[in-house]
Amino acid sequence: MVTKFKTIYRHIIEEERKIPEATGQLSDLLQDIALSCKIISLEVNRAGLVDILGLTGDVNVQGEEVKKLDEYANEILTHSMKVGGHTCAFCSEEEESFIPVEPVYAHNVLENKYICHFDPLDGSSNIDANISIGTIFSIYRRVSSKGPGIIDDCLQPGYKQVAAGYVVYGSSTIMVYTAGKGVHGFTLDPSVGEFILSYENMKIPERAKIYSINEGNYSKWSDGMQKYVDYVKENDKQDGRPYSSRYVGSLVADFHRNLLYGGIFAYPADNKNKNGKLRLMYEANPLSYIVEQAGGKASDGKTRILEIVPEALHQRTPLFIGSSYDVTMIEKFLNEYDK
Ligand code: FDP
Repeated sequence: MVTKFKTIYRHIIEEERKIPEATGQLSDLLQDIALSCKIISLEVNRAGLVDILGLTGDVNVQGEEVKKLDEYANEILTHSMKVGGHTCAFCSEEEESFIPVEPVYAHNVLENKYICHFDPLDGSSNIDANISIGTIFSIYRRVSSKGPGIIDDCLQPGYKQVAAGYVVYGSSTIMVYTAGKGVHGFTLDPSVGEFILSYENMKIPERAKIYSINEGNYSKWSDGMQKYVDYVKENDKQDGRPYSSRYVGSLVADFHRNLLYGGIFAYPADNKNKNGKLRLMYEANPLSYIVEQAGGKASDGKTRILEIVPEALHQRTPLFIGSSYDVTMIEKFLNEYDK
């Protein structure tokens, strides 16, 4: 049970103090991201008013252009990366290519030793319906030695992440992150503007109660995938089946619920999309790092997500992520029926 108030800032600093050689750069970068997400959260909460206050593309009463929320979120995070002094490059799901960053503190090349990937507003097709959406981020150490980052810095396998997290803009705004020492969740208290520790050392139940998948795609799936979904719907009380079906269609929201209650999220390949829909660098890797830190598992059906060697920034991958028992079970079905 959490008994005392702890802000995300204090938590990050306390974690950093446990590592004697830490320079504080990662803590600063995480704090920059937390601040950016608070700003995005404010705007997300006003989203329903856009039609009243002015349509996107209009000029509002302050003379500012009303931006689409995903563009706005992208601009906030982009600004934070450019001026923060901790990244040598960053990659946004909204941008075609990576963005190299000139060192802000030219006297000290160590200042910009990180790379950040982010999906500024995931699940954006849900915005207009006032359904939860999220931001996802992932941080790597640079492999180049100095100056602005290069593509090799940005294309590292997921197991090299040093931190990852997401923010759900839901009934409350919650930020969940890991820096390799457990997964911790913080709820935004809007009255004081602070993320307060609300879930310490989160662990995903080993076995799912919930399956989350867009079942409208059933006829396009492989035999193995169809058979797995038939299996979770079978009536076997002793084995805990049928599972409940929950699918928001907003990855961060589906993932967060499954992390808390135990669940399996699947976005498989189908006969139209051989690599599924989700992006390895912006969605699959960060959530896979988090789920493993929480005791769960993530796979593309054959390979551990974190071991996939990326070839392109926007590469897609099938994704099976959540309670470990269930990810292993899907792998077995795919292996057995999809020769
Ligand atoms: P969206 O298209 O609304 O941006 O990767 C994006 C994503 O949402 C995920 O957040 C979500 O899990 C998935 O796509 C939903 O895809 P389907 O509409 O095909 O189910």
